[in-house]
Amino acid sequence: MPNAKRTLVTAALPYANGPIHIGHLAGVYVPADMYVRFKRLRGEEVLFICGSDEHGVPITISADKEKVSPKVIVDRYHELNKQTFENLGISFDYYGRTSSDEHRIMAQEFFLRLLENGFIETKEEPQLYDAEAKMFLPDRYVEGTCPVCGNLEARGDQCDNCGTYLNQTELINPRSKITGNKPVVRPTKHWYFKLSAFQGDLEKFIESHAGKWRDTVIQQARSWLKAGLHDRPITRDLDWGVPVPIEGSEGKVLYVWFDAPVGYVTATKELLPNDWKKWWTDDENLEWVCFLGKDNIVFHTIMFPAMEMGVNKSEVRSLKSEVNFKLKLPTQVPANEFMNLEGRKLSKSRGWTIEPHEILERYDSDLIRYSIACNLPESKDSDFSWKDFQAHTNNELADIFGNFANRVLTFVKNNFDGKVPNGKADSEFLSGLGDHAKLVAERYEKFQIREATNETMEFARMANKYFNDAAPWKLIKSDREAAASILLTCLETLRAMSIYFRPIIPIATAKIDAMLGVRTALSWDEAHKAMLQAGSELGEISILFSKLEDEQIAGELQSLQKMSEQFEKAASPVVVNASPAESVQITIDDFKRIKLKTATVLEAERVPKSKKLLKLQIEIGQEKRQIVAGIAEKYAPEDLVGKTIVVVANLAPAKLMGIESQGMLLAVNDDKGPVALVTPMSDSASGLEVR
Ligand code: B3M
Ligand code: ZN
Repeated sequence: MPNAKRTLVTAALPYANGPIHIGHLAGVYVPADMYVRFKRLRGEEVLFICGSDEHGVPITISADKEKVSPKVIVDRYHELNKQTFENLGISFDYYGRTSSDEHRIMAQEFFLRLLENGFIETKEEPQLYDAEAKMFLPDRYVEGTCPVCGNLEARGDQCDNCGTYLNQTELINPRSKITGNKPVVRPTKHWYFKLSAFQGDLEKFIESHAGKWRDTVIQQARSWLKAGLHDRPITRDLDWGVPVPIEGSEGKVLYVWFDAPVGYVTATKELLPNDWKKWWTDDENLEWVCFLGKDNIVFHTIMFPAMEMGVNKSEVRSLKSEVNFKLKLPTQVPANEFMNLEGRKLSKSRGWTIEPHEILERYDSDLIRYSIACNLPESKDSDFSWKDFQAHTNNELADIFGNFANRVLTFVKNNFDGKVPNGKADSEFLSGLGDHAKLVAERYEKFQIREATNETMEFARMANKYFNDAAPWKLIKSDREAAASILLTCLETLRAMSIYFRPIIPIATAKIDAMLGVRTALSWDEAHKAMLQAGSELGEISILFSKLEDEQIAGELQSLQKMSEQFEKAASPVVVNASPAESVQITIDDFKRIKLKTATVLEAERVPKSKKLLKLQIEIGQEKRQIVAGIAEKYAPEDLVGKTIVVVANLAPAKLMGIESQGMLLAVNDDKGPVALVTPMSDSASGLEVR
């Protein structure tokens, strides 16, 4: 039996070193999910894979900053990000993690196959070494000036500004992220991947996709090839990562970009232990679509394909090997540019960012998805602004889509007893919807997801026009039968729209189905065909989208501004401590700037939807204040009322889960969080200074 067409869709694995931000959503996850949902609606076989990238220096740097082990960091953010994706309706079939045992084995397998095939060799080469921290400085542990574009903050492995994939010794004026010192150059042994051996094969591979892949992707790949490929070290002096699976490699792990893309394979195997090879075997019926941001292009068009080619060169395959088949190379790489925020570059370290897990507390996921989908940075950088978010919600979702749904459903409720009217649906209008759906489908197939979104709103415009032109509120007085047919057509249109909008706003469209009493979902291509049963009862009508008030939007802008001011103030040269003992010294004057005071807890309550946060009303002397503290896992609200605690009284206010906190309490913390509150040993009044 011939194999049916199937599509493997992967979305770049986010580092589990922090919460994802809206730039990630726009670059990768929203378009990937829309594409997958669209394909599924067409009845195609799709597998949607993602997971946490849990290795590499981004993780160990975060761990160093917090003085905890990398495991603490990845456990925390793997869970958080997985949950955020779920709350956003990103419909992964599997969300893996690269710290799993299965993944260690798979990544080592790739290494061993490449070694066996002669594509890995050892070399002793000079690397940057921090003599004070007593360690080599892999990747992001070193920063300096980019030799290509002059960016002062290029990292040891890559320049974010121009995208150049760097070798750390090429950096001009390198400095250690650990001590701030200028590193020295020292030789160390590493394993190198012979990337240069694939120059010719990669040129053919890239050229075979010219005209089919986005220009930006082809151009980037070509420019690396033109510069000539060099062999690359694929091991690092670190103790966090996949150990190099051969003797004499103690203290070395695989470079994160060696193991991360293998994570797609591992995740597939973890989900489908018996069936995973059908998603990775080179086969013309299989497509592999990789969604990613532009800074990941080289790894998916050059590095990983070269690794796959190297594995595929196996003549005699060891029977033990799991990868005993020819691997599929990427067939599409719809890489996106970046999304800015309010006209400025998104920056976590400058506090200029929006984290979806935070705004999901206040806004439905559909609103976030839609607004981002309208603004996808497909051909150039785009911008997210709160005003735009409000406009997309109010003027499009609420006024066009929601309004049509509400008018039609209310009309049927009031005039046809809440039942599907008995009439003849307007087949001409419905087939017009079908024609438009073909156009939208083409956009999806060409990865013009932003255009697909705009064209999808057109269905709602067509529908409103139909309703307005037919004016059933007039017609019903003279010709009830004709009015019934109009309303039937409108209900069928709404039902079809529920399919067409499903890739963008899955929650609202599921609500429509419930209101229409529709149980069997039709496919994209059949959606325009009439199917409602006359006389069948409609469900309860509810508002699909509520409008966003100006004040709320102004509040969002203000808190963004405030957050960035706080970050700017707090920003001191980034120095990460290598070990807790070597902390930075401060003067007595530095310490005096922090006002610590005793305070009495007047009231305490849990913050809804948060496991960790309590909201406290406290009194510092005569002054009442509200603070939010992450101690709910340790203390019940009733334990705290009446207690004397110690707070930082001159901390700039901040918002936690949308609630203002005017200070911070002191607690003793271990790896997992607070273990005890700091309190005076004997009774003391509130408002006293702690020194
Ligand atoms: N974690 C880079 C990033 O988050 C990286 C992607 C891996 S995809 C295999 O930008
Ligand atoms: Zn650069």
